[in-house]
Amino acid sequence: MSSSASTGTKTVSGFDVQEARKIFPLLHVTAHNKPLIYFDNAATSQKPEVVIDALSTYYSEYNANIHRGVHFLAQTASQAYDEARIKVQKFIHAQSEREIIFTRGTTESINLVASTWGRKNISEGDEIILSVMEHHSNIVPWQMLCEEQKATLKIIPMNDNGELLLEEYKKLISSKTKLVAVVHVSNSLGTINPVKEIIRIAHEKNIPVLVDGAQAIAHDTVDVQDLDCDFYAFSGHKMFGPTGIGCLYGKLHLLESMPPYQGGGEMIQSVSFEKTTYNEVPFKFEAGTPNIADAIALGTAVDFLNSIDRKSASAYEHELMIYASEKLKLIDGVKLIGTAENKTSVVSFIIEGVNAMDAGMYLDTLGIAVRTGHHCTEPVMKRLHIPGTIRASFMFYNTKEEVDVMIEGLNKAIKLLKK
Ligand code: 7TS
Repeated sequence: MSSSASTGTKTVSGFDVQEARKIFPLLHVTAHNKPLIYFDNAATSQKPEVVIDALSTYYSEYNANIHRGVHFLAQTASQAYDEARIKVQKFIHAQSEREIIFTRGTTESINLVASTWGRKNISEGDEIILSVMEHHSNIVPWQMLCEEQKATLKIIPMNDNGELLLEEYKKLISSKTKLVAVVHVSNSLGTINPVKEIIRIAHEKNIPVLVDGAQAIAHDTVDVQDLDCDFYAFSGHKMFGPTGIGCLYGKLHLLESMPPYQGGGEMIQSVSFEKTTYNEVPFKFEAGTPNIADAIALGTAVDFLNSIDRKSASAYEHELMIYASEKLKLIDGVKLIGTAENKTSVVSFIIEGVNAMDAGMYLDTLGIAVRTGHHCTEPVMKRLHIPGTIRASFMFYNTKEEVDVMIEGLNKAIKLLKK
């Protein structure tokens, strides 16, 4: 898709965006009778045909419950589910497929660690370090745990550009620190955090690190062994897979040491009224009938990602972000929020005298989908003294022409709405 076609539609980074667009059916619909411009990719990505087909094929050709039937369908479904786990393992370079737990997504992955590892290892007086730019899903589970265990949260601050202050982080680490949980890529600012360095610093004191990879996974190669993270959480729907499926990576020895998350079928080895013994990892953490279809389709999304030239896709997304940022800067009254040196394809901004939601609603009438508000990162907004932003988040299937339409729309919105 990226390097073979000679359609003359390649971008500066050598990525063939027109070829990429063909395989995403939803990019060809209209919204309010205008061609859809989808700039809400940080919320969820659109799905390529192969992923949509994988769901339909599962239900129409081999739907069955897994790991319990001897019959043909059950075996076919079990094999596909198990293969999906291996695909994910290879994709994030985990050592063993047993280190991959299927969850509902990033939120459930983090909650799983908080409720199991957290309850076992965090006690009164302990401290957990988070950063100021965490998504609520990497704040609230830890806050709930701290309330229950009488522990405390410590927060890594950031500068005005949206970059974490590593010197301040080092000062927060003490003998009371039991965990660091930090976001790989910020969803509201686009900052790519130096997680490898953050992990290295924590490991000097033997402190485990959980990384929220929700925004990183679709845009860059993730190598959990190279990062040396202890846990890595992500969602399928942000990486071209279905909703309702995601993963928790955990180092095997940590997963093995953790109590189960939920009780039920599949997670047990034997049950009697006197005593239950648990299944081995990862099944210990996957109670009940899992989300078979979506796990299989997530495996297909991984195949899809492996089939594209990710380097040039990522370079092109960066190009789009820079292009949009430069154009936005030329608009009177626009202020970019999140100007880190190391950024992914998110542009967040505010417009002086224009309510973000009003601007978003105006863009919607033009068929342009952006997100407005605090993006589930209220502490970031508080730190920057703003109620929220307008956010355009790009994927490699977006174009500069679409950015131009948004810029034109914003100019009109300002004329209409500016107070
Ligand atoms: N962490 C980050 C960094 C996120 O961006 C999100 C979702 C989550 C966790 C939660 O993921 P979930 O799949 O479990 O819901 N972020 C967004 C967003 O930016 N707009 O909508 C959802």
